[in-house]
Order: sequence, then structure tokens, then C-alpha cells
Amino acid sequence: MPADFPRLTRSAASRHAAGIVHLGLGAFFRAHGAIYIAEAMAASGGDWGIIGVSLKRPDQRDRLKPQGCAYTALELGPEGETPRVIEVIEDVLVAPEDPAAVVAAMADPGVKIVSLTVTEKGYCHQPATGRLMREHPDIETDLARPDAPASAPGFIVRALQARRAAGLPPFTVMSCDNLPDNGRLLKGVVLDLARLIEPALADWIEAEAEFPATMVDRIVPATKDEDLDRVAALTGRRDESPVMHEPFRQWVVEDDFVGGARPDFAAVGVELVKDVAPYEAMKLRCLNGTHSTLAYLGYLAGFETIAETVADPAFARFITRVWDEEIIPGLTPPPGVSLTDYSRALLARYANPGIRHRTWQIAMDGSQKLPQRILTQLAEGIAAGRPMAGLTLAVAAWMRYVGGTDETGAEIDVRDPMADRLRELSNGAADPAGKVAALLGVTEIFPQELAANTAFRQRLTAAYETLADKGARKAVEGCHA
Ligand code: CS2
Repeated sequence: MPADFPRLTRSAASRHAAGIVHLGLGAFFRAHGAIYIAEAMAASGGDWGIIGVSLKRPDQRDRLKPQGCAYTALELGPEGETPRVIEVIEDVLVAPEDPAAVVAAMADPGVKIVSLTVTEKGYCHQPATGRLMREHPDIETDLARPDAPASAPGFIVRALQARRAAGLPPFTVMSCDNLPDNGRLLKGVVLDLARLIEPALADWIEAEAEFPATMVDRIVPATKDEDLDRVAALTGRRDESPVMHEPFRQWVVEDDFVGGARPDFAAVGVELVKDVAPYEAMKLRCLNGTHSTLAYLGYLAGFETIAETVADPAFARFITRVWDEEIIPGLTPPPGVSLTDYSRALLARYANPGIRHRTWQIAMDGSQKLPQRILTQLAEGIAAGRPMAGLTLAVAAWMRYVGGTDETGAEIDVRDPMADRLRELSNGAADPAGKVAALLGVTEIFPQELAANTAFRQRLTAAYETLADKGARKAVEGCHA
């Protein structure tokens, strides 16, 4: 029976006026951006308190508010754990309960930045084109109900509309999701939506607002129930919403803010650059691309976490060859960075046994992640004449995974906005060739050049057959043989 610990509380002295509204108050932002912002205020001052917004559920608010929105960030190093209390979130709003309050908070003159971690699917875009998905149910709501938007782009457009009407400048819109050119992508969907609502508003946003692109990096596994007891035992305080994270962190930000208004990021190690593109390509392809690769193959091979997966020498060898032969040759390194060193450091981060990052968690939402993590570089590599066997096997593993049955015959709990359709496509075909062809036909996911490439389709089918006949571990072992 865990001992009864007093609840974590907030010190009154740590309160700040809000300068940022953050949409999507998940563990990642609280373990990454929020910590940098707290440190920047400690270093250089400024009113950069954060109002967090949960776009769907009330649970985060219900956990955080009784403890004054303070929470523990537990750093999980290979050699031990270090807790730290973060006091930077001033309030949490739950959008579906009171959408007008969220718009009002974003339209407040003190707010200078709206940041987002709403995951890939939160952008309501077509993954293959990056344009607004007009028929998305949340976008329908945004258009039909001016006072009660539902999507992140909807809240941004309605809040900017309110600011324009009040004669206020727009805020900076800062995407912190793992999407290529996330600032431009977000600007595109916001402008698409604004144009449907009021063309003059779209022109104003285009001319006045800023959408800096960012690259964000820190491995933050979902908090598990047992973590709450661990944090209590370690700190002597009951925290209902701690976050777990690795020691490493990186944040690269394009320095484009409305009126230059932002926390003193430079003081706390955020890299402010003109062009995020090489950093973001490095991170999305080297990290997220191999994360997804290891997630599908590792899951199928029966591994629960990424650390367990790369502890298997066959997987460590396999993923190293994927970096060296398939990913790195297609990248232009950011200034002064060795991609070989970067990928070796990634392997060490993955191997950190303190981080229990479930393969199942990373496998979520593959339809939204595959294009930018794997498919673009796979198509480029094939066009450049590289064999790309490892990433082809990764796509085959995703196809097996969304079929919904693992190697022991047990059902897989596939979480993906397209899960039902993908499963039907897979189960509707009789053999591997048919399944591969049916899934390759999903134009929202697969670029035309891959879907239409016969040689690729044959290699993908062969990889799928190997997975089905021999299992993921053997397929990984034999992949580059
Ligand atoms: C992971 C990322 O869940 C996932 O899909 O690949 O959350 C990853 O841990 C972060 O991007 C690391 O910065």
C-alpha cells in the first residue's frame, strides 16, 4: 500500500501574467517547451506565464488545477532520476466545455504567442498534400459555429478574427509538432480556413501574423500509473500529473515573432536560426523515422519498449545500417553537425533503460506519421538508386500492424484515425500481394511515385511475406544480408 503523501502545491510567488496560450497540453509540451519557458523567465524575466488548453478532454485540468497547475518533471537518466517542480502553467481551459473562454484567452492583449502540440492529426490537413481537410468534422464545426470552434486551426482563426476586430496585433503562432516545415503547414491550413470564413481576415493574417517553424526534441514516454507512486516516494508529494523525460533536449526555432516578442530563448539554449529545415529533416528522418521503424518491427517481434528492442543486437545492427545506408545519404547536415555522431547518440538515447517508451505508443497514428517520417525519404532514396531495404521493411511492418493481428495471433489495439479503413483493406485481400496493393492505394498516405513503382511494390510484398513467414526478428536479421 503506497504511503499517504500530501498533495503537491504551488508557491504563490511563482505566479506570472500569461503571455502564451498553449493548445494541446500533453506530456510532451510540459516536459519540453514549458520547461524552457520557465527557465527563460527565471533567467531574464518577462510575463510568459502559460494558459494551457485541452482541446478534447478535462482530465489534465482536473489533475493539475488542485495542485495550482504545478507539476513534477522527472528526468530519467541512465544513472538515476532527478525530480524538479515546474511552475509556469497559470491555468488550464477545457475547450469543449467553454470554447468562447478559449477564444477570449487567445484574444487577450497580453497574449503574444499561441503555441501548439496537437499531434499530426490535430492540424486537420491532408497528410499527402498539407492542405486543409475541408470535410473534417471539426472544420465543419469551426465554419458553422463562430463562437464555438473545435479544431486548433479553428481556435486560431476565430481568435485572430477577434483580435483584428478589437484593433489588436495578431499573436505569433508557433507549431511544436513533428511535421515538416510545421510553421508553413500551419500557416497554410489557417489561411485556407480563414479564407472560407472571411477573405479579408486571411489577407490580414498573411500580412501581419508570424508562423515560425520549430524543431522540437525530447523523448517523453506517456506517464504510467506506477510513475505517480514513484514520484510521490521520491519527492514526498503526491503529484497527479508528473511527466517523465530523458536528459537530452533540443529546440530549434526560426526567430520570426510578431514585434520580436518572445521569451529569452537564447539564454536557455534554444537555437534561434534563420532556417529550421535542415534541423527538422535531420530530426524527423533520423529520430522519428527510426522510432516508427523500431516501433512496428519491435512490436511485431514482441518487444514492449524501444529500449528492449535496441537491446537486441540484431535490431541495433539493423537500425545502424538504416541510418548509415538509407537515411544519412539523403540528408544535408545542419551547420557543424555530424549525422553519424547524431545517429550514434540517438542509439544511446533509445537504449536508456530508464525510459520505458512503449512501441505501442509510438505505433499510434501511423497514417499521419508515415509520410514525413519514412515515405518521402524512401521515395527519394529509391529515385537516387539506393536499395532502401530497411525502410521498405518498416512499411511492410506497418502494413502487418494495421492488419490488426500480431505474430502470436493476438489482436493488436491499433489507434489511428484511419484504423477501420486500413484494417478492412488488409483483411479484404486474400494474400500479401493483395494486401500490399490495397494499402498502397490509400492516396492520403502514399505518394503516387511509390504506389506506382512496380519494383518497389514487389520488394514491399516480399518484405511483407518474410514478416508473415519468418517473423519480424528474423526479417530484421536478414534484411541487409
Ligand atoms: C515519437 C515522438 O511518439 C512518437 O511518435 O516518435 O514522440 C518522439 O519521442 C519525439 O518526437 C522525440 O523528440
